[in-house]
Amino acid sequence: MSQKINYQSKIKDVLALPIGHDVLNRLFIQTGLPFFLLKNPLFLNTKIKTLMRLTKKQLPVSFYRTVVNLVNSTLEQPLEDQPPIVKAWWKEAVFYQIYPRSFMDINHDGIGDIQGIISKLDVLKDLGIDGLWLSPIYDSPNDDNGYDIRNYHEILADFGTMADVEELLVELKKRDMKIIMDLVVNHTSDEHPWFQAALAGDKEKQGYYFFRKQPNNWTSFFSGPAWKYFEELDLYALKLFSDKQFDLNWDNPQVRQEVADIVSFWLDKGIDGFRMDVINYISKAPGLPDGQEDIGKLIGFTGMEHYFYGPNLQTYLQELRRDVFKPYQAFSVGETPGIGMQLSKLLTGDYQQTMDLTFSFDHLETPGHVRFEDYEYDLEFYKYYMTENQKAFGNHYWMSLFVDNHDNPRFISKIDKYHRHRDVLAKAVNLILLTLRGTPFLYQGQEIGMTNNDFETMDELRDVESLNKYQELLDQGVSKDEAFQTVLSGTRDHARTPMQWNNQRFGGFSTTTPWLVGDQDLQSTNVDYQQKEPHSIYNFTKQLIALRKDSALVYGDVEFLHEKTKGLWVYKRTDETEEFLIEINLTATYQQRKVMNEDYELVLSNVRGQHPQLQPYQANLYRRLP
Ligand code: ISL
Ligand code: CA
Repeated sequence: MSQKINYQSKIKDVLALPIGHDVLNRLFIQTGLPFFLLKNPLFLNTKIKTLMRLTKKQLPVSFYRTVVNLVNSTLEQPLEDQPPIVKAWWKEAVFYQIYPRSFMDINHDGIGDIQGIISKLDVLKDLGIDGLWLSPIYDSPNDDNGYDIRNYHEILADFGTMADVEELLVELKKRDMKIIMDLVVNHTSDEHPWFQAALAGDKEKQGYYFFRKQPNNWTSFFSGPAWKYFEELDLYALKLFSDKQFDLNWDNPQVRQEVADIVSFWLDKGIDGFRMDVINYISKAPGLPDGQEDIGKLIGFTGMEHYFYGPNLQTYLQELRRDVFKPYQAFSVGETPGIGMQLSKLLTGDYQQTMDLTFSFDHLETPGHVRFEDYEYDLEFYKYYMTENQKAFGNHYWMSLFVDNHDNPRFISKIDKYHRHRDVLAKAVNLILLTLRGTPFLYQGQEIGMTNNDFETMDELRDVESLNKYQELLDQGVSKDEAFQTVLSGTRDHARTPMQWNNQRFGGFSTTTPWLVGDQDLQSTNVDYQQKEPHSIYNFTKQLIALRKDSALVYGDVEFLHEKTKGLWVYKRTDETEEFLIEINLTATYQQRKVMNEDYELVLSNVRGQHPQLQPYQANLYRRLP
């Protein structure tokens, strides 16, 4: 049994517990402290009490008290690994995330729609996609582009009708494709009838949310305090996101029942599962205690320690899985910001019956950097992170593999800001995602190498997070230009510009000015062109997806070679019948080869011709000769 942590405990004792492991890693990621310390015996044997003494000037006792309490809150350990792997369709699938607003606009009102999605299913099928994840399409006032839901049973008029959705499901079935929808149930829109009733004085509905006489010190992910005051009630309500997204109180069994009903409604319609929005935030510490301020400063949001892995998280999710997901054999991937490797294992172990996969985000920034910062992402860190995780996720566990989504600037632009290596780099990244062990999730545009957008003024941006951030910076006295530059580094709108289908105006997305206008290369960065061009990113990705199917790249073991060699990533994927070898140059400069090619045939490369050295971002996939 695990030992409880106290001030006499050593760093290694903290690291041995799942929350301890993830919190420590988070701390290192946030501060940029070198990760080798976590393998250094001297550091590992240091007592907490010693650290407290050494950091007395910087950190108060309350910081350590909070961390120790947090670590002690879960002493459970993920199960040791054991064969065999339980096979599942979602482990073999390649998913594709659609951001409906920006995918395809059929009726030319500047907004993507469901008929637009249907019109492009053949393209996705051609690429080899097995499953779609749709960002929210429910009725919503659109304060946060649909992540603020007004009615879970209706479709947003901009996107179409329920009949369109039913048609989409039929068309997907015809093509043997699956679909998961976004389940946004940590919060609802303030325009949801529950919240409206609560505001009108309905006590029962007030119990669906968190209304308090006094706010606590928690802050919102979209700037400012996490509370909004309502004069009519003389009460504050909790909103971790925008001013129009109010957190549901999952401790109320009625709320859990409502969620179960929503899930059933959609599974009855015939969808295959859900991506669950910020699902790890649903269980908040009883009484909503104040957050520790230094932790708040460190991670940028105050209060998170009280809800990122709350006391009833596992119970509520297990209940939902048992009662609703299980009977339909539905799949679930939780969006879980702040959850690291060990807590991911606790949430996704196949014996655990909580959820199938998590989306963790620790790999999206180089340690010591944040999204709203102009810096060059270091692929060496991605290698470190993935190597650790791939080794830790054994047969009971499965990883999601992704780099792009609707909440982040484009990954390739973070690495190569001026897009000097766009083509090779986009291919290298897609090769990594499609050859590691786990379920790949590609985000729309990634198959053609879409990049960050050259927004020129604040007026061109639409995202509530960006607009709030800009205002917050101005309020802090930052100049307009500087504030814009900061927002530009991190804005989610980079990934939300319309999908580029051809080289026509607006990339063939619409004939009308889109809701968010993109300004990217249209000559070669479009689907039409790349489908015809044999060496395009699209066709490279298509080949990879085809290669991956039924091969050792799905369930095969993963083994890392030359781990210590900087700038190079080499790994093998092996099963009883075949072996693949993958070699990637992680830098924009030439690298010495490590792999001797005699025993292998080259199957796919993002660089043409033979070269004595690995070219910038060269990525090769080999197969062992019989
Ligand atoms: O937690 C964060 C930072 O540590 C944020 O990344 C935040 O949790 C994350 O962006 C959550 O995203 C999801 O929920 C939001 C919505 O705006 C996003 O689009 C969605 O993906 C609120 O529903
Ligand atoms: Ca439209």
